This record gives sequence, structure tokens and C-alpha cells, in this order.
Amino acid sequence: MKTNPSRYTITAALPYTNGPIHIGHLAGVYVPADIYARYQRLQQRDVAFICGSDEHGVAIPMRAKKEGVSPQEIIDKYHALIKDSFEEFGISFDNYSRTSSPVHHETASNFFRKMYEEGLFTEKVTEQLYDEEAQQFLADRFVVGACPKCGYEESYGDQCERCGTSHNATDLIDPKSTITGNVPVLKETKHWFLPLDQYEGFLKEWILKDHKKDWKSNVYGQCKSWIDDGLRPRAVTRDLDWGIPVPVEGAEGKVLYVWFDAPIGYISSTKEWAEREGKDWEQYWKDEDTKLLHFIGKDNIVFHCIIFPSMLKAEGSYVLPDNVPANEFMNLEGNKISTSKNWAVWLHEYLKEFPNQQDVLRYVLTANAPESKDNDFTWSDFQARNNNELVAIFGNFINRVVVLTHKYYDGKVPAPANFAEIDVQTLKELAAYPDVIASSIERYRFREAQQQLMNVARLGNKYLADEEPWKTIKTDEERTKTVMFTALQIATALAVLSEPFLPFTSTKLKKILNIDSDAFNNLSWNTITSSSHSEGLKDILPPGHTINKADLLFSKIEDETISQQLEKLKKTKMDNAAEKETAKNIVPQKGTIQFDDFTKLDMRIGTILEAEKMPKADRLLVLKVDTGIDTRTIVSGIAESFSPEEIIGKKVTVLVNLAPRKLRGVESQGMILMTETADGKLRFVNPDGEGIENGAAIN
Ligand code: B3M
Ligand code: ZN
Repeated sequence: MKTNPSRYTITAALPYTNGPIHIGHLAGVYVPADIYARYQRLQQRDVAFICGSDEHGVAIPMRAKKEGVSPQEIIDKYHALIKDSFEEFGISFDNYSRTSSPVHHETASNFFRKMYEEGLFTEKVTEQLYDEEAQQFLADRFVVGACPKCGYEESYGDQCERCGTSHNATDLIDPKSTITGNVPVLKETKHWFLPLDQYEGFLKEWILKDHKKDWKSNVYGQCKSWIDDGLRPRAVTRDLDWGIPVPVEGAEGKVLYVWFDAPIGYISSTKEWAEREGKDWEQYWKDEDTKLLHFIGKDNIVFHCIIFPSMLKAEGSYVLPDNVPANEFMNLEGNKISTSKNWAVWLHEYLKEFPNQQDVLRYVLTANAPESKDNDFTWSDFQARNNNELVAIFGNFINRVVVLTHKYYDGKVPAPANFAEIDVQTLKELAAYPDVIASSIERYRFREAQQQLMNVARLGNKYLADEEPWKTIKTDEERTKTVMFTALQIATALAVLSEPFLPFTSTKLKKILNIDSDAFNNLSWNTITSSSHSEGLKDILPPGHTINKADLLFSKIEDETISQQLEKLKKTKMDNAAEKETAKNIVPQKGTIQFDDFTKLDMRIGTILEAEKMPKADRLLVLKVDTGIDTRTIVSGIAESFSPEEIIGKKVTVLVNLAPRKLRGVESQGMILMTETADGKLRFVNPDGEGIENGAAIN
């Protein structure tokens, strides 16, 4: 573990641009990373806080297909939406890039090429899963099957979402194509493999020995179990048409595996930032005195602790991550957050429904952060934490201090008289908080850190309640001045210490206290630590300084607002149930055909002239149909849905050039097109317009 490094390179997982982001993303990755980065900046440390959109991988074309647009449109749309959400929530990235950018394509290609030229990959022709109908190899999310490790039935080709292991698609038990639902066949293809087995020694030394103590136990435990199970070579290329082309000869039609290029995205995003800021990107990745940290969710552990470090080690010129403080998952009202089931609180929707209340969400997500186990977000807890903590403790303290300062002293910080024991004690306690909070942040314990921040507000409330300046103002003006002076110091400390957690509140509070000007630039974590009056040290907020009028920091959230959110989720649940019901009846789309295939079908409008039951066949009717071309016999399997009488005279659609075939000795010369109701009754595909004559062609 590096202490006092020269600089910090802090990365946050690059979100896939296959959908908007939700509270689970914020809670697991971006809020803790942001608290950490903001805190280090406040300590005047050199920080590069890096992120960007992950725009490759199977997730993108899959989403494109679902929305019926091109992959490019998908990445453009969600990149913009995600970037916006981060900005709105105050996630203070120094750079937010995208993996479709030229600098990234170049960086990732060069990284691959260097490893290739140094012979660090094994090139192998192996049998991979292939979907014959889709005419496509199946990797990653294009195939699901049972996980070879834990048995979870919906494991992807490259990773199991339940147990987190990364495997090869051919390891899946009973694989199925997610494109057609077909069982894949095996087909030969050439790929480049990273021989992870060769890095076992390095990983054992680096993780199991060096980081046993300082990595979180959930992260360390997962790594240990994978290493103990034995590591196997992993293909780092794919047969796909979306991604970064494999930059070597003989690799046409192949792209880099998304998990090969995405982590390199941290490097390219750093380059982009350094270029803009006139810095040297290499220092942030190659200088030994750089502390590299990856903030991620638990499903990304294998890639950040095993695969990417092996790549960095292999390449040879990079530092390795000092820590990977991965979080577990945040659930929503007892269920796993799911994009496809729309079971989420989407950030862009939250903003519309709770305008200017970003800090409330940041606060609640940190208070319940899934740091060591999965946790649950509930709307009632959201309301309670806002009303009972932010409003009743933090907001209330600030409001009392500001209002009383205006009432008694016209908004001017009073000069204190004699400090009593309780004042000295309180200021001493206050001065200890920056270190306490810092120590929790340095150990990635953000919930604990935020609790300590709230304890500063509690300290203020208790102090006011005990010293009752609203009473002493009538009896002892000097005493009141000391008490109000002390309370104002606590308020100022809150403005500084809350910045990493509640950046919008901190800004507002600094405005209220009128400390947002350059004159207060030096006000920092350390100013508070050295403020204890018993030692005769400096004031944080000097006597005579004028503060501004009160402005509400937080406001109460009513039951009505919470019920609306719960209603919304209830509706989602009902929609999902209804959709599931319909989905049962919808057969998946068939494989693509060409226009020529379609024009081979000759379909005409016709009229049923005669109908009678086929003897000894329950399902068949023998029809005479006027096709406009001729009158012909068609045997149709519709007897369970219609009586012969009711269909005479009906207009129908007929496939007229189907090869004739004999059914029960009767030659059927075509086929009537049918569809089915939800409860299995057949229905004719009828023309709906007036004036359509028999013989009219369908095209
Ligand atoms: N895009 C996975 C995810 O969004 C992936 C992270 C990449 S970090 C290099 O869960
Ligand atoms: Zn598994």
C-alpha cells in the first residue's frame, strides 16, 4: 500500500453505453470514487480522476438490434445521456472519454501490437461456438448456458454474473445462442490467447502475499479462489464486426475482446486529459510513485485484479493498481436492479422528479453503500434519511446558527469573550474530525466517513441545545457571543468537510457563510485540524466577518412524493408480468433472409368457395378456393377453429406457388395463411381494404 504518493490515478469503471445509468452504478462505483477524488484534491494532492464510455462489446449491437437502430446511434445516444448524468450528480471526473475515440483505438491497438510482437500471446485455431442460422460465432453475451463453476443457468460466454468467474464460451454447459435460441455447433477459427496460466506465479505473489492485508476481503477472497482453482488461457480477440480491429495480419473480421480494450480506455482517457492540460500522461501510469486505484462493482473484479494487471505486467512499463476497492450490489426495494426489467431508479428520471436534490441521493446511497455486502435502496429509507438526518440534523443546525447570527449580530461573526470548558472541549472535538474522516476515506470506508461528518453536525446541535444562546441572550451577552462564535466555527467546518460527500450543499453553505471568495482559498481540512482554541490557534471564521442570509439546504420530503415513486415501481412490476404473459406467445424472430428470398413467395388474395370436412381427419378441411388465377383445391388444418359453413365466402390470403402435396390422398395446391389468437384459435390473414379482387398479389 502506497502512503503519501506523488500522485493519484483514480479510475472508475467505464459504463457500457447500452442504456442509461441508475442508482446501482452511482452507489457501487461513482459516488465512492468521487468522494475519494474530491477528498484527495482538498488535501492538495495531484489527482487524475479518469472515466469514459465503454462502447465496444456485444452489449452494444444487442441493444442496437433491440432499438432497431445502428450501433453507432446507440453509443452516441447513451454516451451523451450518461455523461450528462455524471455532470448533473457532481461526479468530478478530470476526463470523461469514450472508447470509440481515435486516441483509444490507437492506444489499444499499440498495446496489442506490442504484446503480439513480443510473443506474449498464443495464436491458436480452436473450435468455437457458432450459430448456423445467424451465421455467426457466439461469444460473450451472444451465448448463455450453465456456469461450469456454480451452475447458474444464465451465465454469459465470458463471465458468470452470479459467481463472477470468467470462463471460455466452450466451457458453458448446454449453451444456447441469444440471437436465435439455437444450440450452437463447433466451428474452427483462429484467435490470440493471453496465457493467464503463465501469470499465476506473479498473481500469487502480488495479490496473495502483497495485498492480503490492504485489499477488501470481498475482493481478496474472490481473487484467491480463482487463483487457487487454476487459471487458463483466455482469448483476447473475437469474431465480431463491432470493436477495434485486431491490428495484425491474418486477422480480418476479428476485433479485440472488449475486456482487452476497455481497461486500456483508462490509459487513453488519461492521455486525452494530459494533452489538454499540458501534463505528462506517462507519469500517471508509469511512475512508481503513482497510486493507481480502480473503483468498480464486484462483477468487474476478475478483469481488474487478474486480467488487466497481467496485461500491464506483460507489457512491462506500467505500474500495477495499489487497490481495487470493489463494492457489492445495491438492490432496489428487495429486488436486483435490472435494466431489461426496468427495475431501477434512473438518474435522468430522478433529476426530473427531485430537481436540485442530487446531494440527497448521494447521501442516501453512501449511507447504505454496499461496501461489504449487497444492500437495499428503499424509498421509505430515502425519505427517512432526508427528513431525519439531512433536514433535522445538518439543515437544522445550519439554519439555527445563521438565523441567530442575523438576529443578534446583523450577520456579523461576534468576537468571543472567555472560553468555558465546554467551548474548548467542543472545539477540540471539532478539530479531531478531519483526521477521523480522512482515515475512513483512506481505507475506502465511505459510509463510516459520512457518519462522522454527520457527527460534526450532531456536535453542533448538541452544543446549541446545551448552551441555549436564545436564553442567554437575555441574561449574558458576552456568553452568547462566545457560544455563537463557536457554533459558527462548526458550521464552517461542515462547509469544508461536507464537500467530498455533498458537493452541492457545500457550495451553497459556503455562499451562505460568505466564504466562497478567494480570500478563503486556504480554508481546508488542515485549517480545521489546527483550530482548537485551547492551544490559542487560528480561528476558522474570524470575528467581524459578515455572513449572508439563510437559504434552505434541505427540504422535507412528503409521504405523497414517496407514494408516487412506489406506485411507479408497482406499475413496472405489473407491466413486466403482462409482458411475460405476452412473451409466452411470441416466437423469436427467424434468421435474416434476402429480398430475393421473399420475392420467391407468390401470395394472392382469394375467396373460399366450398368447404367440407376431410373424412377421418379431425383437423383438416378440404377447400375450393378462387385464387383469381384459377379455382383450386387446398387442404387446410383449420377444422378445430372453424366449421365448414362459416368460412364459405371468406376472403383469405393464399400462398399459390407452394409445391403441391398429398394429404390423405387429396392433392393440396397451395396454403392459406393463418395466424393464432393468444388462446390458440386460428384466424385468417384477411385483406382489410375494400375493392381488393381475387388474384391481387401481396408484395
Ligand atoms: N463496461 C462493465 C460494466 O459496465 C464494463 C466496465 C469496463 S471497465 C474497464 O459493468
Ligand atoms: Zn458461476
